[in-house]
Amino acid sequence: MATPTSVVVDPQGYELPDSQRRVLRWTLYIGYAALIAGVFHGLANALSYAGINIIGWFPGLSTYYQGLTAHGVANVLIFTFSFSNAFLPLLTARALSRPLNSGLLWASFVTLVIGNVLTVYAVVSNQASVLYTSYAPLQAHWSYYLGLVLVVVSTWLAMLNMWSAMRGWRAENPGGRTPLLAYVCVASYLMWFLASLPIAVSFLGFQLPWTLGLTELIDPLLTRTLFWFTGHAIVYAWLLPAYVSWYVLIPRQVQGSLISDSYTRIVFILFLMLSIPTGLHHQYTDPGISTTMKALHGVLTFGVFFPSLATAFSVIAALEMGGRRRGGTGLLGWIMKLPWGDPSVTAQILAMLTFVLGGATGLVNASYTMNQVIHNTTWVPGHFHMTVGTAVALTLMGVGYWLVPYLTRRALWGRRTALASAWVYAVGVLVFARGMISGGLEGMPRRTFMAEASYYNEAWRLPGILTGIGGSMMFAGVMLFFLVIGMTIVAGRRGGEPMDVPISETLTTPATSGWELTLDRLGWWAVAAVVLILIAYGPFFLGYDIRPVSPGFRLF
Ligand code: HAS
Ligand code: CU
Repeated sequence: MATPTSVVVDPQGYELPDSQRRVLRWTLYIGYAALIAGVFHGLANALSYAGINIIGWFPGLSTYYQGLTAHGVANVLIFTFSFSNAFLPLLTARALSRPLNSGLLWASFVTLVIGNVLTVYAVVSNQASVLYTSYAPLQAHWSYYLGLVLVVVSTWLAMLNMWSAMRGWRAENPGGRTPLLAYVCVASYLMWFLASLPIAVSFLGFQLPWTLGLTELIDPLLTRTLFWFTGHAIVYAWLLPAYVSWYVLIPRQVQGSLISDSYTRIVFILFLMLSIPTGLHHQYTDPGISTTMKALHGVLTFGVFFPSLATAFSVIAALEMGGRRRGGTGLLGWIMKLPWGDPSVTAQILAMLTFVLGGATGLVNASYTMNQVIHNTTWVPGHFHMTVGTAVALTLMGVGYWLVPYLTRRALWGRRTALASAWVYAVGVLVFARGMISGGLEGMPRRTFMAEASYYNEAWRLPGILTGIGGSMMFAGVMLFFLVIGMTIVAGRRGGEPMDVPISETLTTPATSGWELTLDRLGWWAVAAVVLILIAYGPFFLGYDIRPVSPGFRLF
């Protein structure tokens, strides 16, 4: 079996100052700690669908919904953004060969820590069991909303840091093309910056004053729409760091090449423009929103499907080039020649394969009429565990298998265990999703404590059992990941060869003249994105009468 050599690529590569490296390392650890903490309730939830109740095993856990809130908040909000706050600035600095701004780096880190402490306090003390969607009129403790706003602010500070590094580079390299790796990192967080404004408005403008008693009543439809305004695009904020790895790092790790520089930039511009004006596809069943607006968002959702299809084409081409360069022949023989012994690569290819099913189920969700069949059933968590739960989470685990050694200057501990973690997790998620998806088609409800539900349908038995088995495997996969990363940090061998970020070559070098130069004008593409957002959301908000009708409810 090939040894995982993919990370030792260029001892000459630029290195960040040690002080900055340390901040990024701790930011990353916060993310991985959140991943690990969050999956305990994932296990409990999956087993509950198989009729097994282990909620009592967790000391201090008051209700199922407290656990489900902790699972969602830790895994999709804290893990993903802490990881990205470390990963994207690190790659940007490496790509531009210049340090980050230390003040902004510290500010982002401290804001993230304070935000997490406030949020975790509210959830752990059972004062915010409102699920990660934070729908009013469920009312959380003020520290929950403020904490999450601070997490968002930390991403803005990280964005500012990358943006100023890019500006600095451009000033020193007039007329030069922004290095692709820096470009995709900045574009990802630029999209997220635009996308995150509505939730900041909802939390700061409505939910925080309401929970503090400054206002008595709230408008649930308005805050819910603001949530999904951010909340659809947030899924691409989780996805794009994984795409950064699939586009720019993975080709190098498998000895392939990225097919095209411009193609990659266009895909990220499409995400910048199309990720946000699609949020109403989460609200097809909500009253108070016109069918025309929902249909417009439905059409645009099919639009944002396209850059992912383009990604599949580019990524598979890069893998095929790598497999053939490593001696693979025939139509599919190259697949066997990919470096399956490298856990970083294997985890990410398994994440990609699972994402094909995640994407296909997304099309069903997006289809206005089919959505009526699956909305609020377990089909939806079936879908999102193959997207954020695997395409993203397993990729970020795979990245950790080179990134943690890179940041700690210690060799990866337990390569075989790391490989096992990826396989166990990926097979687990397929079994889990088979259960959730088929159960969903039989109307099995999501967000329901099945182990003690007062109603039950025999058709849910097998799906429930598969969900329990698959979920247990996913849990085991993350525990193995925890073991490998923990042991690498404390006991990984020191003093190996110098490591660098694996940055890929592109088959076509960046153009130095012509229309492709406009691709680098990210500010103007952001303006175009804002215009599209105004078209997609303007009619709803312009004609909207705010109706504060509901007091807060704390059912926990
Ligand atoms: Fe989604 C609900 C539609 C993608 C996450 N989604 C959710 C929820 C979450 C979520 C968390 O239209 C639930 C929210 C809640 O709590 O209520 N989603 C889509 C569509 C896509 C999509 C059309 N979703 C994602 C991604 C997510 C995510 C990405 C997280 C990261 N989703 C919906 C809709 C709903 C929804 C409705 C609302 C449902 C409802 O009623 O509540 C698309 O963007 C997907 C495009 C993906 C592809 C796949 C490309 C494949 C690639 C890999 C290629 C490489 C290979 C390797 C194959 C087109 C790039 C080959 C290797 C070899 C060795 C051969
Ligand atoms: Cu969505």
